[in-house]
Amino acid sequence: MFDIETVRADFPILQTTVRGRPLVYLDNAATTQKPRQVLEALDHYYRAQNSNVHRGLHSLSEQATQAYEAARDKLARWINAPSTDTVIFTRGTTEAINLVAYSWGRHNIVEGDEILLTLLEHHSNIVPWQLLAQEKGATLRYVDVDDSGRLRIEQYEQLLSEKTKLVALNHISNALGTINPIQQISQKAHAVGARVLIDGAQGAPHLDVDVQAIDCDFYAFSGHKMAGPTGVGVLYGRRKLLEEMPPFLGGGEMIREVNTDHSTWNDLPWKFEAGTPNIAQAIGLGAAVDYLSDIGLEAIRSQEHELVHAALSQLADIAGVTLWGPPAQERAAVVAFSLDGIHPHDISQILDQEGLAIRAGHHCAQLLMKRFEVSSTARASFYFYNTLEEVEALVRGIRSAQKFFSRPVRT
Ligand code: C6P
Repeated sequence: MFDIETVRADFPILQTTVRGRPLVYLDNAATTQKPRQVLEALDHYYRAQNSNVHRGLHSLSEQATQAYEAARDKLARWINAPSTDTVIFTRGTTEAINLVAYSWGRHNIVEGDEILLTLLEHHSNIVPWQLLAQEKGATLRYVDVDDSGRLRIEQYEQLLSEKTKLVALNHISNALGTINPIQQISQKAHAVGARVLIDGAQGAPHLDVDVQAIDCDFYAFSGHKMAGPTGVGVLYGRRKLLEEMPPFLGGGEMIREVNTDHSTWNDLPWKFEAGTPNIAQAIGLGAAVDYLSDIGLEAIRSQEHELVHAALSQLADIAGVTLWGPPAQERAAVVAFSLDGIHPHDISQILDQEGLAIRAGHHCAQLLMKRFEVSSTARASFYFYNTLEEVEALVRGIRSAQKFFSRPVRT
């Protein structure tokens, strides 16, 4: 295990106060905080290396290119990609999924095909497929969840058929924390000839991801949810598919030769990286991977598990609390809940008075909210730098929200 105080000292924002109280940051599924090692990598790039990549033959450009490509190598190792050129830098998960929908989808999906999604999906993994299905005359089908938010695998198996061309689902639900059996799902999808896209926005920051063992065709994730900067993410793709796919965006860098009436494309991965990329952010994400690797995924998972376990058991003891999602051992670092008679937005505002940051709303998962017949929930989400004292602060905050709303209203 790591020393929690040493780790917390690496995150400048964790030393700050909000409304005069020490910040208790429990909104890590939305975005995580950044350690000084990442901030320093960004600063160093802009102060000492700032230059465009792959273009200049001068020393600075060579240095920037080398740092940018070194970051790609680190990301490839993070997910055990079979080769570095199957790792494409995007702006984040959303752009990565859209890349697949536009490039692979428009060339592989035809009328009558089916795309299989789940009710656990974030809107980023629904809307691009709706746009594609509307354009092509394809059908979207959804796998339901049980009352604990676990995918109904028997229903998944029933929905799979030779019409299924793509199965797209998240590794971990951002709204409930459910960890999905993606290896099993991938294997069953391939048995009917379907491709598999995993939305790894909540997977890559918390679990040991091995895209070869999962045997998925695409895996998408965002840097800012794993201690890296905003504006950068990754799409991993199976090489054969990426080679067959046409470019997503056109412009500089992604071409080999431009003629008046047509162009030819650069090699992978640059075929999918049109224009000047987010160089500093990619380098910063590389620094985040170094940082997380030093801590170790096993230690990260074990700390998060302890926090989730403590939060679930302490919240379960409070009358009027509804907990959403599966048991602690089947979920990642997310705890979603509701309080009788108090709107999640009010919970969030009351907690904010105490310096606690949680998220309230539909979490960009409206299909799941409809499934559970709620318009929104409150959500605390953890990362390895959170502490048991912060879980206790959350519990105290919830009790004071209940007290506040149970007071008689004076007119
Ligand atoms: N979820 C949350 O608070 P971007 O915005 O592209 O980095 O990630 C989109 C995304 C896609 N899939 C999942 C499972 C996600 O959790 C997210 C982002 C944030 O839950 C913001 S809505």
